[in-house]
Amino acid sequence: MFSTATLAHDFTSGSIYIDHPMIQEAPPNAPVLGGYVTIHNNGDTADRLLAIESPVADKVELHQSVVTDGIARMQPMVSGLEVPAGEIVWLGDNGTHAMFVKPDRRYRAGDEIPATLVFEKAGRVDVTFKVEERSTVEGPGHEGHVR
Ligand SMILES: [Cu+2]
Repeated sequence: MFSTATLAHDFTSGSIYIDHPMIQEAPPNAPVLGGYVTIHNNGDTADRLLAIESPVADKVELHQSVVTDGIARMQPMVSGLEVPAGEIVWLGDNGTHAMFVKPDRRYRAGDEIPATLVFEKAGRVDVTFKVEERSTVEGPGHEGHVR
């Protein structure tokens, strides 16, 4: 019986619990894909998501969209994403997202994209981002990316 295992879509490393990494489906030839993930820190010390790596993208950047003077711009999250002790953080809040740059092909809803989350304390955690239709994503959009 594999059914329950395939339904679950979460990952654990030490006190870090990673829930439902997902990527928005993008139009054909889109130069970037936006990725989102929920991170629980069940420990009693803060951790920090420093980077994301993926073999199917040129690189993955952690970005935050900031609106200044009515214009949305993205800036790199130079110190990563803090995950305080005992808290749940969504990479997706406040315009934050992972940007997968130059994916090796078009990914459609239902596809899976392998990646590694790199934490300051929990270390490297291999995960799978599930590609989902754009309409399923709540919260801030990813507009301003597609050149
Ligand atoms: Cu971005």
